[in-house]
Amino acid sequence: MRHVWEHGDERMDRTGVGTRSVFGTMLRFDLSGGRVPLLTTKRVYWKAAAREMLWFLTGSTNIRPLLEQGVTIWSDWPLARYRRETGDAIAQEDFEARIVAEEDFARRWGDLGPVYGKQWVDWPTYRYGPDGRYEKGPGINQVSQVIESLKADPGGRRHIIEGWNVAELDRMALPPCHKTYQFHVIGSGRDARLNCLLYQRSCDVALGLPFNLFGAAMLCRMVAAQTSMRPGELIWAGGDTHLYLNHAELVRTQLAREPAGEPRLALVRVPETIFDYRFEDFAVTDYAPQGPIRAPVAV
Ligand code: DHF
Ligand code: TMP
Repeated sequence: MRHVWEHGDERMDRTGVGTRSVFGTMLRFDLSGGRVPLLTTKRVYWKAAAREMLWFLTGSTNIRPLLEQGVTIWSDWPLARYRRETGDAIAQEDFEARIVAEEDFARRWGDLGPVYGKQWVDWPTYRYGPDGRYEKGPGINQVSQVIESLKADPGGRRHIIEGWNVAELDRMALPPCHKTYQFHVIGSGRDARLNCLLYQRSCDVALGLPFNLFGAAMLCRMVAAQTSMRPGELIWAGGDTHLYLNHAELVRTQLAREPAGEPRLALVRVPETIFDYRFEDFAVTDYAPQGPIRAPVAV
């Protein structure tokens, strides 16, 4: 954060807020012994990040299941579209209440398009059918495939979950930020450790990054559990790594604080498949963060 704030290139961005940005960044975290990259210099709502990660795995792209669990981090984008297309200046709380209460309204206004969940577990395919017509084929579950490929070929260099479906970007509320996850095994047998590299093309260091790091660690832990490996390292690589100019107060506050403690993430159950995890299966301990810091999200 200090590096981006002090050395970032100041520029205007899509949202009109403006950022300081560094292109090409890397962070590495040891995930052994339950270690988890969870910031202690502000309270991170890891429960929301965990529910978001589990929501991706269900394949859902509608904010309704998130709102039913009290997670509002994705509301801004459907809300902006609703206001733009209907001219109705509805309050966010009222919009969210309608999404939860009315199934038809949720179907019409709560969907983000074919974002992460869709691409991860149901990447679309096309083929020539028996009658020679070009048609939709069965979707590809990349998450299942990666787990199978890690078991069959641990030394492989092709263990990838990709969100960047070029043909469908224009239908997404936001093109994926945390777009590529690559897995890598070192050691073998009982010593095998699973590394995970996340490439994030665009990173809001103040708001998105804390969630993205926790989510990636969680995904790595789930894949490791499903392939009977120990967690290794999480490597995070950023493309445009930025701080929004209206986050100056958050930056000042957070940089004045000292990191303290070593939070742990426990997976209390290993279910049959990676799609059977429940929120209750995750426990964070030794997390005593400093106070939360509120900051506006650029839409
Ligand atoms: N747009 C921008 N500009 N930045 C983002 O980080 C971002 N993230 C998205 C979608 N679009 C985005 C999805 N993830 C928050 C955290 C993650 C997230 C979206 C929003 C957020 O507002 N966090 C606040 C409040 C958390 C809460 O209310 O639970 C935080 O203080 O962490
Ligand atoms: P962009 O599509 O113009 O890059 O804008 C997306 C913004 O959202 C950018 O500030 C990065 C941020 N972001 C994250 O940092 N993490 C996320 O998980 C998501 C969805 C967005």
